[in-house]
Amino acid sequence: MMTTPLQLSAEVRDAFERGRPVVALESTIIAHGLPRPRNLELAGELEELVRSGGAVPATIAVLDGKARIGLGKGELERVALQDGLRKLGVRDLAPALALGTSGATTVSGTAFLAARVGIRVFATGGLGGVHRDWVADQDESADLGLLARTRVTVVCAGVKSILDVPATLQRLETLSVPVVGYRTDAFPGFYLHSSGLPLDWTVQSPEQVAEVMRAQDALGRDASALVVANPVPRSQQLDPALHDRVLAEALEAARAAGVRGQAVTPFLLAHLVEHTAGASLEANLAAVRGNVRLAAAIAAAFAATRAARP
Ligand code: PSU
Ligand code: MN
Repeated sequence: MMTTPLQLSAEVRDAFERGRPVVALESTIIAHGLPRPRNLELAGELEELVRSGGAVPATIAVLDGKARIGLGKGELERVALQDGLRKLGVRDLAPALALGTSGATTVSGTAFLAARVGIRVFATGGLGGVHRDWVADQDESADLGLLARTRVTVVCAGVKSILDVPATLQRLETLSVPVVGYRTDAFPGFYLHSSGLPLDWTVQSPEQVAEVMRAQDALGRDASALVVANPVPRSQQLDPALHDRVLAEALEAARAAGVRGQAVTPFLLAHLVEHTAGASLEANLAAVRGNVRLAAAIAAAFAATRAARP
């Protein structure tokens, strides 16, 4: 029989015992979303950002068939550097545990495991979403469905513009997942401060986000997530004209090369990094850092309201 498949790091266990705020961090962006060795540097840096924000980091991954909530240094190195690490969405978790597999978890896999152990706040870069050729291949990330049934607060910088951004926002509406802009009334464009698409709700502070989370709990409806859309600062965004030009070229190159399915996203992202001379990578890193800082502040504010209202 399988014993408890979830393993908490000592730091995370200690945080739970003391009632300290914890922030979950996704591992797929480390393993598959960023080039080496910047990915390993960033993994450590993100954990430090959470700690300096007054919370405890829990980077989540599956190693040798064990779901790990909080990673040590050597484990972070494996996630960043090990060849052949799988990409695990929520549906992959059971096979991975049963077969002793190692893999990085996507937003859907990470959010599921975080919620399962009672971590409420989760920081990532961009959500998965509806792909541009959805009509042909029905490729919509499992992230969206998982967020419709999981009580977790996800801080992100929107979705990458390689996806169909209006369709992704529409799906979030259909799935009844609330999306609030952090100090913005436009959905962020990941590399860009704004995607140009409007949002219905804006919040101004981590305390306000914590109030929305409290209201979700008080309503007690079916357990949807809360998406906090936090734009990269304009000063650190990719130049919008460069973004639009290189994205169009990347989409054309993918079409010409006949790239399909799971290979499309890595192809487009690599094209963007190369043809913006690394500027897209810098904007990507800035967005993720900003999300992690905000997530720590939200987790701290949420823990404070719990302390104030037993
Ligand atoms: N967006 C990014 N970088 C990423 C991802 C999304 O800018 O690395 C990853 C996240 O882990 C997200 C996943 O959850 O891709 C979605 O993959 P799929 O479309 O296969 O569900
Ligand atoms: Mn997909």
